[in-house]
Amino acid sequence: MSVLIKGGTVVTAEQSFRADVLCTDGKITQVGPDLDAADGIEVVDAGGQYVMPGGIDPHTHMQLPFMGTVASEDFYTGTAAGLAGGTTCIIDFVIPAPQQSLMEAYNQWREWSEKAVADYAFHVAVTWWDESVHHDMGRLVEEFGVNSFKHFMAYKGAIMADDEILVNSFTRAWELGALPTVHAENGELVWQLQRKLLDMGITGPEGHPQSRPPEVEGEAANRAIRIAQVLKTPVYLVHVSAKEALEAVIRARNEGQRVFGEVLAGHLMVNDSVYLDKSFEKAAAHVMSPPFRPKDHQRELWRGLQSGNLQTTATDHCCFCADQKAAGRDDFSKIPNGTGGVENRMEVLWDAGVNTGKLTMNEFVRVTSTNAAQIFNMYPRKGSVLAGADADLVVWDPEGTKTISAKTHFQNVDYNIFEGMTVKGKASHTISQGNVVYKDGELNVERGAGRYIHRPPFAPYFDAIGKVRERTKPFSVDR
Ligand code: DUC
Ligand code: ZN
Ligand code: ZN
Repeated sequence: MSVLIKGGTVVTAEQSFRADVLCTDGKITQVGPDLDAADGIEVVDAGGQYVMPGGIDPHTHMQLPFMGTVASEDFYTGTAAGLAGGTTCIIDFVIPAPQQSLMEAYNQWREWSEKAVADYAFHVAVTWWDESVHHDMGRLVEEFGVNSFKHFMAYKGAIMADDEILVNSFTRAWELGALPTVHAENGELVWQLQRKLLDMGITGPEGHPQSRPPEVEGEAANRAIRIAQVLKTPVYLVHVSAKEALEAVIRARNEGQRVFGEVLAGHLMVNDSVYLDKSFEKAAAHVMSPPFRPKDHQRELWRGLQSGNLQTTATDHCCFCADQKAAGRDDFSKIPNGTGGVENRMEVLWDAGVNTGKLTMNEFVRVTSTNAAQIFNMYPRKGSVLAGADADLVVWDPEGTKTISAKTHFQNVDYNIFEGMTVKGKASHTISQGNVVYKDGELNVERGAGRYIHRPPFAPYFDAIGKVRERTKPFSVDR
């Protein structure tokens, strides 16, 4: 089975050049000028368009059981919606309940994800600690292709990781060559501020950002980074939303610490005025954590992305419909936290980033695909346009326009945080495993076609004090 993408300009993280791309049996087999279309081969006309690595969203929560309900978008609908926007791979999260074995949770998520239509991988959250967690982290890295562990510093009384868990888990991750990641918000402060606001009679969605001010994120970001510094481990901060957290990332990077930062398309595009909407439904639809921030934070986040201090873009795609959000009608702390965006991340970032000159096309590829592939060790299988890599590609029409709306999106949720935004530049074709799965507004996907991607642990790296750390096992790329 072959597809030839003809007449386009290939855009990678490094360069842009005119070339055709031949995909055979799920892999890119040739990249070069004037490739011949053999008889019967499917040809995609990419004239006037860009051919880029498919997007990687390193932060999604499909069908997550959370806050008494389950996210409305599952692995089938969610990966399909991603393909419609040019995203060909997601990294989702296995989140064990406290005291639940990591292996049991991992197996549960693997079962749920069998219906995915595009490739995916998993970070695994460490939500509690004992010897079995230590042991299971080893199995997950060595036998099951997990190389990153997540820590929620918020959600007290549920999945919050306190300092003891952070220290134990970061230490173990370092031993294994895996990357610790953190949701940085001080859970104790959030908890106490929620109680205080509710006591004051502030029960509506406007209480949500008030209970999670930027300093709450800044404190946790600094704490996680300093803990990582002491333990000499790299660390990755998911959804950096506040300038206080970004400052912590920049300071540490300037001191030579290996710290990575992710920013959400939503946090770049949407500000906190959404919580003042008179309609409970509209305000609640935007309740996610960390919350949307005042505009001055957005400006700093763009600068963080432009300067390379933030390396990846994601969505934290975690959808709840209006009937689910209604659980918090009388108490904002009970509104299920989460918003969507996996379908729109690439187009809103192109429009607001490339069309405005904030990002070059090559930087766009870096922050939407290649950096995530490299940081989470899927490169060059993912995130590249190279012979031998997976044929996960997007053909991007820079002249194509679209007005984003929940009425027309593929996402299985009744709201879109980018509602009404008109973007210029969008996917015309998406190729997943060498198949044209999205073309001119139509999806053609196969339930279960998505594969679980093994991510090996990291190669020898320089630790925080500049000493080369030798790994005991040879490093291999799973291609
Ligand atoms: N934040 C959300 O908004 N939803 C899911 C989990 C999270 O950290
Ligand atoms: Zn989070
Ligand atoms: Zn998340």
